[in-house]
Amino acid sequence: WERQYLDLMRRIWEEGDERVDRTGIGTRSVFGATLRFDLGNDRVPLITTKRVYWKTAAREMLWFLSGETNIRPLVLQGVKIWNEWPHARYVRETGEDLDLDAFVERIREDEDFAREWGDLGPVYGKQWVDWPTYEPAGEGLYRRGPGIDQVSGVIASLRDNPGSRRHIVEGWNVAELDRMALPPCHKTYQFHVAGDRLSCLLYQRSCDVALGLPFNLFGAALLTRMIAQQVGLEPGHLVWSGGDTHLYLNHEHLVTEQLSREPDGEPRLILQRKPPTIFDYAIGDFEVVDYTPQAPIRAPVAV
Ligand code: THF
Repeated sequence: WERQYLDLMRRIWEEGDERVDRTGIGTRSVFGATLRFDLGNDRVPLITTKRVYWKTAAREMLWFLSGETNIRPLVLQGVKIWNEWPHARYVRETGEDLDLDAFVERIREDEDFAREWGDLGPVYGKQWVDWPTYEPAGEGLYRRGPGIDQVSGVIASLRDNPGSRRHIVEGWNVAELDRMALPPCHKTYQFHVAGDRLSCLLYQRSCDVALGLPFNLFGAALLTRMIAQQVGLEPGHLVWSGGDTHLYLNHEHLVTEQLSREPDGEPRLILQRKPPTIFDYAIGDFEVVDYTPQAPIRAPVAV
């Protein structure tokens, strides 16, 4: 399957529309792309043509499920992938030129600082498990209602009404987009039951194919596996659908190197135990076997 990923990379690099994006770095981009993987027999869409730090992607997924939107729990686990956005906000709003490493060190050491500057706003975790609601309070006023836990909702609907076409976890809360450090990229997860197999379709509005997509694919596969385990279904397919699907122009060395490599091996993902609920998984519950990736390829992330 990895050829699908490499073919997409090649197609974007050779035929993509070159445009200046929000970050100012510039991309080549195609609009609309689909990848499909069979998650059966514990297979997992983990790229072998470069080393992907799947534990980082797994910790990120657990962080989403925890409802957290502050980077501090990630920082304390050594996960760096969300650091750039709070740092950029800090520099923008205070005018101080604290460098990224020093900023992250303060997030680690100073809980009050982290509370003020480490939050990304109501991003994935918040919307997934605590989507805000409002209730009329008379005289045209509204008060906060109880938050909606979409993840538990989907688990309940998969159990009670597997044939439903509404098993959806949505991150795109239109009313709160302007308070998010970054509006959700992997915005919609739809689940589907056919026979005893659970499939997932992820719709991603914007996709950094070189850096983000390997993480997003592994994360979606992991989420599907956890949900399947919780509801007693076998893993089906992961269908990935991208909107603006792009390569950053400063990732040329990565593209050239990665397209010169051949995929090798079929990694598998093992869930070591069945925790009582979807919220009780820990990093030690996941094991990847048969993964012998080629060397990492470093590339800068566009902020
Ligand atoms: N913004 C951009 N420009 N690209 C993205 O992939 C992206 N995300 C998240 C939010 N905004 C984004 C952040 N996710 C890496 C991986 C995922 C990220 C951000 C950065 C990254 O740098 N990966 C490196 C190093 C990994 C590591 O240090 O552990 C890699 O080689 O894979 C997409 O969700």
